[in-house]
Amino acid sequence: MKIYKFLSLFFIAFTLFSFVACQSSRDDDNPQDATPGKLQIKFENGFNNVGDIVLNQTVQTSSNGQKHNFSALKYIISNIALIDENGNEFKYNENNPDKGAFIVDQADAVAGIIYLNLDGVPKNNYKKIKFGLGVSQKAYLLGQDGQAEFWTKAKQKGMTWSWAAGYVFVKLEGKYGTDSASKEFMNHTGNMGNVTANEQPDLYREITLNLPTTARVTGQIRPSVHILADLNQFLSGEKALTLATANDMLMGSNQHLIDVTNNLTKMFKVDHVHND
Ligand SMILES: [Cu+2]
Repeated sequence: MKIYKFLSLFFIAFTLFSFVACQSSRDDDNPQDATPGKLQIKFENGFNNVGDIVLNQTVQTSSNGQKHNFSALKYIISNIALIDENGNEFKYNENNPDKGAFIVDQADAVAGIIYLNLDGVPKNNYKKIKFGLGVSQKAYLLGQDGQAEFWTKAKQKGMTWSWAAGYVFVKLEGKYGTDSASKEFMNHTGNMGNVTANEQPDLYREITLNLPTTARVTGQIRPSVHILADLNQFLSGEKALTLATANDMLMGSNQHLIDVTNNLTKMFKVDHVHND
């Protein structure tokens, strides 16, 4: 009888102990689950058959036979979203340029790569990435006070006109020519302000890319999404473009700059994802 009692007490104690042990190991995991992770995006600007672009140096020949190089190559990326395996979207500071807009400037490239770092990304397995090229009307119409920080940053980078005309979405400058790249060009795309009020086309574009490998964000793993931008799309894209005196010094959103925008919208591709 005594032994039976002892054994049953022992059994109860053991059960309680293992229950507590199980609970406590779960408790250890919980804070990690709740801790948001980070994600890095790498932009690598190049000509896909030549390699990385070096400003003032790398010369490419377009499909229409024009030699060209870049002395400035910059664009605004905003409204980044990550899409998980169930199609749910995590929107990173949507329509909040101060926190969610970035300038990719080839002059900032380190070994050909420009880095964007996102934090506060929920732990999840992401299959797609989405982002805007330029600044959405919704964000712009927050007004200058609603994006003072990013506006100042963009201004320092030469990515603004007056507030009324707004942001430069893509800034391409360089030289071009038939025999050699010797004549200057400047193509700056943007919305010229409020597109409805000014009856202008909206050049903001959203791009969705598949990730060849799932990006597994956890408290410990900060995946890196490596994007290649193929600048062949500028003149040799869906619509082959030829630079000439009529379009080699343009700013705003006329038809040539709409064509440039539509071509550039197709230049991005996720080459690979690092999960480490
Ligand atoms: Cu990489």
